[in-house]
Amino acid sequence: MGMDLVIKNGKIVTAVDTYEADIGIEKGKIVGIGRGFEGNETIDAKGMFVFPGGVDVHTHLDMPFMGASSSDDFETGTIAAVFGGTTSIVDFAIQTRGNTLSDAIATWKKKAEGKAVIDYGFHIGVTDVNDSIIKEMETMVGEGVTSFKLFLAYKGTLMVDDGAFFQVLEKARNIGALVMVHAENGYLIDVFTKRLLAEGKIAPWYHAEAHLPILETEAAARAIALAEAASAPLYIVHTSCGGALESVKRAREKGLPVYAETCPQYLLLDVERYKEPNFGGAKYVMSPPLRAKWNQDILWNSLGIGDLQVISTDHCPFFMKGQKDMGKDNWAKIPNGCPGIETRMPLIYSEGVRTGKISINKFVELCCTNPAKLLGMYPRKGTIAPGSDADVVIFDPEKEVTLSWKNLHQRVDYTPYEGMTIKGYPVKVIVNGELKVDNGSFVGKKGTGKFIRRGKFRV
Ligand code: DUC
Ligand code: ZN
Ligand code: ZN
Repeated sequence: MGMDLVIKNGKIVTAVDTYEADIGIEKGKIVGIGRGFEGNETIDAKGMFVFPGGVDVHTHLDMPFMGASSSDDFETGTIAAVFGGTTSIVDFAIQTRGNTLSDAIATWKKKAEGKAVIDYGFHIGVTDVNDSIIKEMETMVGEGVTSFKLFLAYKGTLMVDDGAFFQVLEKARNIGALVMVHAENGYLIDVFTKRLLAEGKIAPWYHAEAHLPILETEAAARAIALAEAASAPLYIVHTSCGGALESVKRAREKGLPVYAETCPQYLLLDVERYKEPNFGGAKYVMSPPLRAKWNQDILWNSLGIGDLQVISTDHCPFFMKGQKDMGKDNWAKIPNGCPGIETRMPLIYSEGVRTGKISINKFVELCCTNPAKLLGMYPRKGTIAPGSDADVVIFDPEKEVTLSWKNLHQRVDYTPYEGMTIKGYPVKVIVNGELKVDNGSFVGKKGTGKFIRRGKFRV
């Protein structure tokens, strides 16, 4: 009796090793790594890299936000993900004010069930903190929702104050949960926004002027101080600037359990994009905004030396036509976010590994292994090992692709990387032992993704 599937002759890459071997898969799991396996089906991966499936721990699918709803749902968003080599996500279930955390999870499970084609977990975006919500965090951890995100920005909607933030941190410490933070000072963004608009400054460029780097730097430093006061671990999402990173570095030097992620857009695009004519700058209106180019070197360097541990996407797409254009006469009404769930792995391979900025093992660590560890999914996800889920990417290092929204699968009418030619792309993607993407075609069944009951974070 052969195994269900054998991947032969590929070069397996993990966070620590690169070596040639075959992978045996049975019942959706990796059961062996070696030579001489017989398979009912065989894939020849000669000349290819074999990566663990990508893990994107920062997505916003089907999320109501700023008067719109992010344009990818769990079907289109996860199909786009798998084309780009991402085989698990952790999406943000947002608590609405006056409702419970389990309401948020129930709502998001309904969005995902029967639609997702890859496995998914949820964080909760906590927006309304009181004693019973703090207590409920414990229940959520028991149900496999082990991380909670707080927003220090978006005054009047998502933002919480420092007292609420601190209470969540203390509780998280007691129950082994991880607190994530959107670090920008929402009070000052509000002041700057009103001032700029009163001066008639309505173009997308002013989004960046209202969301100055110092506001992220301050909020990151404050979040770290509050986490230290609560003796709690902290994970800073979408770090975009050198100032915020300085606090992360200092905290880590002190031995504090502070972790941080960045996203491809902050590594590859800069603030000049807001000057694109004909409202083109709206494509990049996200929070935090794109920064001056010099920040990119600091971000890449921090990835290399371990001060940044994760690359996620903050995938939050809105159509230019019909959604972003709500802010045609007022940048503050442009729904914040950009697409990226499909392009993360190939972009980072091409622009990070091929350029020599990071090693191929570091690439796997940042895009697969560390996110799985920090968000409690390791070693089921994020590596290639006996016993792990058979989420595997067969990646052709020679394949050149010119990115265009027309050829991507994200449900949105642009990509921030339009016209960019990159080298290296997934050619086959296997999810839980089943081939889902084969040479540019989706060959899987829809709705096969399952909820991931996550464990406690580890490093
Ligand atoms: N930033 C975005 O750009 N979009 C969604 C939420 C966020 O924090
Ligand atoms: Zn955020
Ligand atoms: Zn986000």
